[in-house]
Formats: sequence, structure tokens, C-alpha cells
Amino acid sequence: MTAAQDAARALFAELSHGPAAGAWSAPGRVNLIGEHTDYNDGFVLPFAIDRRTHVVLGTNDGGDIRVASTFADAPVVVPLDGLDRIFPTTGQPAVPEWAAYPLGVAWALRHAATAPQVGVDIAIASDVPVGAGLSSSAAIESATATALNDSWRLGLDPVALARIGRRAENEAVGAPTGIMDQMASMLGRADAAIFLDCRSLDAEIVDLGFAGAGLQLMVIDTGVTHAHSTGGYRDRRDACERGAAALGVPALRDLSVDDLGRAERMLDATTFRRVRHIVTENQRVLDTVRTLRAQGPAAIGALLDASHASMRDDFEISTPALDTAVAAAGAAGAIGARMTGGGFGGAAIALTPHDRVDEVALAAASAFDEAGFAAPHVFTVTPSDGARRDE
Ligand code: GAF
Repeated sequence: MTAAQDAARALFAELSHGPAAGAWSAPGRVNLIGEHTDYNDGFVLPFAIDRRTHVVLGTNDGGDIRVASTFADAPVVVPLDGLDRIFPTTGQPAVPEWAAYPLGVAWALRHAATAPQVGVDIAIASDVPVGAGLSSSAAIESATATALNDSWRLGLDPVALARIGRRAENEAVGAPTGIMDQMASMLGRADAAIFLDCRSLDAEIVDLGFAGAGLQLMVIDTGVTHAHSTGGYRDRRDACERGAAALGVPALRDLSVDDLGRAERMLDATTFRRVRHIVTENQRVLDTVRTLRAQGPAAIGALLDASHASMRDDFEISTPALDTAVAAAGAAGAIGARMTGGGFGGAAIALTPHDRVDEVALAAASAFDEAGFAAPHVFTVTPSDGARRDE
């Protein structure tokens, strides 16, 4: 039992007068490659990680949904039939932001399924770092959705639950994200990544084989947290939609690298660079999948590096700290490194030979120190299983 599982149990005992009906969990994710391509109907290659959000749930007969989290001082209690008055919101949710994730999932589930729903007490604890670009929010959504789907006997499949999580994130929390994170958290498999076509939602499992190739996936968390409900993420999404409209395609997914000459002639310089990132990143995802299958993970380093350069120079979502992490990791022996997630903060990943892990961690720490950044939090992650019932 992990500390987060223990914490969820202890919190449930404080929250609820009744017994627990069960315990569920869902992981955060690392995106190996394919950044900002999801809301452009494109391709992504994330994997679920061995950091999870745990939910302990029991029923109550008051018809309320009561949620408590180790992130918060006090529980939030809402009548189930009051959820429609809270969501959807524009701007600030009418509940504390952390509570908008599980309550938003309950709200979206009530709209998606007609089965009768009883009151529930939900206790949440997590060891997914918040704001690090590892999808702590999708982990909460997927764990809550899986627990409620079982408890309310809704019978929804994992892809339907991923859509529920995204609806909560988009409409209850107000973050205009795509569906990658929820799909990774729902569908993850040990030692594998999810190759997802974000238009059809067809998903294939791609073996990663890091351990067999003598590699570890390091996370270098800059400690600079980000939020996708504001600022740069929305701006990049708008630029992509503008680019697709100007080029007469439903989504940037419908362009290939052969269209970039025409795009450059038709678009202003900034929009063109945003478009070029998406078009080349989609191609890099396809190339990474092909390379993993044909040659294994030791051959994908250059694709990870090229992805980072594209995010830094064309999409402009990296930060000086992320660039420092990537450069230090490469110089100390990582075979490839890139920022992961939405950007504007969060973490970089570095695919690193076992015998270089300590050097990479030391190099990142000393490069951050020299540049005057706060010390990074460096750790390794293992590709792991998706959302599940644990007890
Ligand atoms: C965040 C979003 F939630 C995802 O949908 C995706 O767009 C990602 O940023 C960037 O690839 O994690």
C-alpha cells in the first residue's frame, strides 16, 4: 500500500460515517512525443506513469456528493441535483478549483447516463506532482470517473470515461485542453505507450522496452507550475484554429510537411511557425512509433530532441529552465530530451542509459544552480497501467 493510498483511506474515515465501497486509482502521464497535436485532431504517444491518484468511495443516503482531498482543508458538499447549478461555469468555478475536477466528472456523468445515482462520499489523495506537466488533473478525473462508473453501475467503457474527464476539464474547470491526458490515464499499460489518433480515438499499444534497452525515463521538474485554463495554452490553440481556417482544412491534422510551402506563403510569420510545429510534430509521432517498432527505444533520441527544438523555436511554449534541463541532460549522456505536456513551466523528460542517470541528475542540478533557478526535482518514472479498481 502506498502512502497516497493510506492517505485516501484515512481521509475517507474522517469524511464518511459509513463503510467504504471500494478503492480506485488512476495514473498521471508522461507524453513521450506529440505535443499540442491532440486538439488539432493529430497523433500523440503518451504513457501512464507509476504515480497515481487514489479515490476511496462510499455511498450516503443524503443524496449529496461529498468530496475531500488531501490538497484541501475542508470537504465540499453539494446535492447531486445541485450540480447543474454549479456547472458549466465561465471563469471562476463556483466551488474551490480542486473540487471542480471530481464534481465536474460527476456532473458530466449525470448528463451521459440515465441510471439512478445515489449520494457518494469521495476521498482523494495523490502522489502525482501538481503543475509539473504530468497530468495530475487527468489522474483525478479518471480515478473519480472509474469509481463513479462502478458505483453507479453506469457501464461506460474507458474511452467514454476519458471523454467524461475531458468534458469536466473543458466545461467545469474551464481549461480548453484536448483528450490526450484522459486517454493515457484510462488506457495506460505497463511497459507500453498509447499511440492515439485524436480524430478517430483509435488507440494502439506500442511496447516501449526501456528496461530491456538499458534505458530509464527521467523527469526533470522545474518546479515552475503552469495552468492551462489561462494564457498561453489558449493562445496557441487559437493560433492553430486560425491557421487551419486560413488554409481551408478542418484541422491542422489534414496538412502534411508538403503543404508547408503554401502555408508559409499564406500565413503571417508567427501563425506559420505554430502550424509548422503541429505538422512536423505529427510526423515525428509517426516516425517515433515506426522507429520504436523497428529498432527499439535507443533509436528515438533524435526525434525527442527535434520535438523540443520545435516547441522552443516554433511553438514557443518552452521556458529558459526547461531549455536548461534539456541541454544539461543531453550534455550529460541522455540519448534524447524534451519538455513534456502543455509547456510554460512543468517538466522535461530525458531518456537516459542506466549508468548515466546520476550524471544527468547532477548536471541538471548544477546547470539550474548556475543559471539562478531553484533546484529541479529529478526522478524516474516507469510506464504503468491505467485506471483500475484496487479493492
Ligand atoms: C495539456 C493538455 F491537457 C493536453 O490535452 C495536451 O494538449 C497537452 O497539454 C499538450 O500536448 O496536457
